[in-house]
Amino acid sequence: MPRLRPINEWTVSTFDDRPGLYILNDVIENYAQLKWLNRCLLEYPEPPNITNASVEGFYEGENVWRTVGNQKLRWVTLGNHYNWSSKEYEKRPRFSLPTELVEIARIFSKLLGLKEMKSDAAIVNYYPEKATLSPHVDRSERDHSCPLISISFGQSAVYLTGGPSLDDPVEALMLHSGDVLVMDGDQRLVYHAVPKIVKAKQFTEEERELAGVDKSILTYANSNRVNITIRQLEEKKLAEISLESCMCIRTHTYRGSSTKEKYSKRTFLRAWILSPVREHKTGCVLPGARSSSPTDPIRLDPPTHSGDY
Ligand SMILES: O=C(O)CCC(=O)C(=O)O
Repeated sequence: MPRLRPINEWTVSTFDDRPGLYILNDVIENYAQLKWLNRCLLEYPEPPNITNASVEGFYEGENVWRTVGNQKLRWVTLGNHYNWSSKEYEKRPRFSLPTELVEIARIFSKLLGLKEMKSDAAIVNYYPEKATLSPHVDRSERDHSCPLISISFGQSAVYLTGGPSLDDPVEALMLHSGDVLVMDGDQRLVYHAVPKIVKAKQFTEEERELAGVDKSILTYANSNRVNITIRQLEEKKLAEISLESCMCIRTHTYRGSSTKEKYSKRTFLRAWILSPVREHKTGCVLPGARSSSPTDPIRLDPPTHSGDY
């Protein structure tokens, strides 16, 4: 059974004033979203993958999510580990990125006619109801010509997108479960943030059964959000890199923001309260080669996907 919705049901939102920003709306079947959440909770956080629990030293064992709980599991890095203190990726991957992530990023980048991705890193962010993500730019990837592919599961989020400076105008969008946000071109290097999780979706017992996942995954999905952001660090052949020579650098210190930066970030996070969240469900139906701006057609090739996603 396919896990991506049929291509003729997809819509893509583009933004005239933000060329390079795309949202593929709700393109993953509901039951498949539960399967992704199952991976995010029960597979990806498992050692030797690195989580905030292992870096902060409060849990290094197995069965991570069930042991540390929803509130304490905040992120997992996959493929090349991202060091949040130095703000750099490890030069060499500990393990290759799970193939389903490589494949799904390749499909989405190809479909939008962007540089076809060969991803090598991903960060999974876990958002309990009150969690937020502060404004930042993903600039540590060395090759900025590749898009960032960001997939949302579970509950919705207000997503803020700004410009290259914290002082640029900020716009608020809604991201829902099954949405895929793609940042490319100038939009690849803008400040963005998540100020609020919004309860918006109720997955059903029927969908859980179809997904074949435990009840705890359904309960999690109905009150938490998870986002996976898939990245390509640089143009390289991962097979050429020896995994044995790769050592993980663990650290417990986090580089703080300067006072001025903290002030700007607070202002950024509040900006959306003053302006309405922009509706973006007016995208084109694929593969109709029409975008929300009729003068700016997007050409899409039908996807060729058969993998496990
Ligand atoms: O949760 C999101 O939608 C955004 C995640 C993000 O910005 C990141 O991982 O860099």
